[in-house]
Amino acid sequence: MLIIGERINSTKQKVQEAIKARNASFIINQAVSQAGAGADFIDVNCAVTSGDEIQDIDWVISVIQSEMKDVSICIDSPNYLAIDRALKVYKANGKLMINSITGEEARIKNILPLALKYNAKLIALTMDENGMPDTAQDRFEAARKILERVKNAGFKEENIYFDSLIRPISTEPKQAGEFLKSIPMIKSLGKVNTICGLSNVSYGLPNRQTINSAFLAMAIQAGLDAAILDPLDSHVASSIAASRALLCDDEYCTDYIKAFREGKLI
Ligand code: THG
Repeated sequence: MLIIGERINSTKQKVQEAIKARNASFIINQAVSQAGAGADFIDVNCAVTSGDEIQDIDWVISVIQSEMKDVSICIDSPNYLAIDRALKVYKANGKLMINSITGEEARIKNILPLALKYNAKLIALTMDENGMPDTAQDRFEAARKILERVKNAGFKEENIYFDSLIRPISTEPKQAGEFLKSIPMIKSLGKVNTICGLSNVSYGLPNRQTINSAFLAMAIQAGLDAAILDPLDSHVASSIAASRALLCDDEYCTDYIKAFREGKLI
């Protein structure tokens, strides 16, 4: 399981303030602590800062890589100009992921060439001009079309991560089921990967961590390859550790026992 740490996101008040104030130690601390908790990539989202997204993302990435020489970054923006700047400023010795394209032609046209040029992995949301998908079949159809389009441009299928867009079960009770059903369908398309932003599923409910961690275990069983989540959340960390042990991805439960001894499990 690839873990993308979600904490550097400008929808969070404290992150927004830190970016505005150019508070480097806050940002570095968020990046270092997520990597320490097992994040493979650090998601960076500056899309809702009140300033200039391009300058903000330039600053955030510069600050992170000044401290972490091997950091891998997931560039989270719908704006190809901000993505372009982020790719240019990235100099660390890690990997890059772009978050995200959709099936919308304008977005593919602007962002796909950047992913090819910089050899970045690419998250593709399974939606297009027709909007959000309802059923597993809608998600599969959107993924199939996107895959055909990006493969024709020379993009390697093993570098794509399809995000089936989980929606809150509080208002749309069938959505978790449709999401889970879509995972093996999408993976049948080839060597493609699947990913999800975990926390949307529990929006509007109490005890969100309970729902998030149960859903994550189910999604891992369904074949989920990567997740955007808070690696410092002990509920989520416990769910990942238990799922890996149960699915023989942690032989003799060595990592699970180690996490317990370090007090990381709930
Ligand atoms: N798919 C893809 N990218 C994504 C998402 C997705 N990027 C953004 C988002 N969804 C995932 N990232 C976050 C980051 C932070 C929070 C949630 C998702 C978060 N939310 C607080 C909460 O839920 O309580 C509210 C904000 C706050 O703390 O002020 O922390 O699905 N491809």
